[in-house]
Amino acid sequence: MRAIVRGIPSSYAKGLAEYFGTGPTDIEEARSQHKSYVAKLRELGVTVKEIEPHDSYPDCCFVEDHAVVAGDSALITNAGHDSRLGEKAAVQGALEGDLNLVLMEPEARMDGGDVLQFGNRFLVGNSTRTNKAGIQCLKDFVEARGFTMHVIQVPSNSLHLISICTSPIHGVLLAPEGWFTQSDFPSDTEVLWIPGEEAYAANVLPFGKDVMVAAGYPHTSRLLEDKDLTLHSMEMSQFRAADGSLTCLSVLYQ
Ligand code: CIR
Repeated sequence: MRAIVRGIPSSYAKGLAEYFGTGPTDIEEARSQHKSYVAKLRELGVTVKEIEPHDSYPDCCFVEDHAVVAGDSALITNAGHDSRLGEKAAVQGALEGDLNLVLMEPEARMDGGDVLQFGNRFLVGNSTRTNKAGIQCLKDFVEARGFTMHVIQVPSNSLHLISICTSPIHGVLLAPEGWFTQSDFPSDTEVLWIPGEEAYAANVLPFGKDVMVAAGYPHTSRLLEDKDLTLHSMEMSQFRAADGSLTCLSVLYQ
């Protein structure tokens, strides 16, 4: 497994925050949490490529939003918020040569945080950051590579689909009660439901049986431990403060 990550710019305090967070408060703590995140990826066997942060882009550490990987290709997105459009050049540059890159049409907008590969399906969130043209672009991209797509309405109190729904185990989703219902997901899907107040903990980053989880969500941790997973608990407070989660901090590919 390989990953692209990007460090924390000096402007990070200006990061967008409207959902889980009210804005980052401690940049040194954010840098320390990011360092632990990168170290954990390496400990779990991931080869990490680090991009320098850029102060013009307060949210640039959230690289996930700029690329959706399917096999040996990546769809380079047009981020849903104008302030973040300029972040993609560096992510695109870092992936060039590693994956076949496909660019979105200018009118298409999408944050990678709205996309979850789930077996041979891609789940995509219809959110304030991802528009119809973006969803169509993703559909063309994944169907050309033998995958299917399933659209899910993102609740208005969540930034992205995968802010509150990921897959800790092959074929199984993790999602908060009260934010989704079973009928939001493909009909054959097993869902592990967590309490609504732990919604932030639904964003986990699995590497086989090793799963990175946000620290401080005991119900979710217990549920996952009962599934025989080995949890790696990460302090995420300064990312949550900017509406970011574990998956947002990397673009992962083989
Ligand atoms: C934003 O609002 O765009 C950033 N503050 C957070 C982006 C988080 N990214 C993600 O969930 N994939």
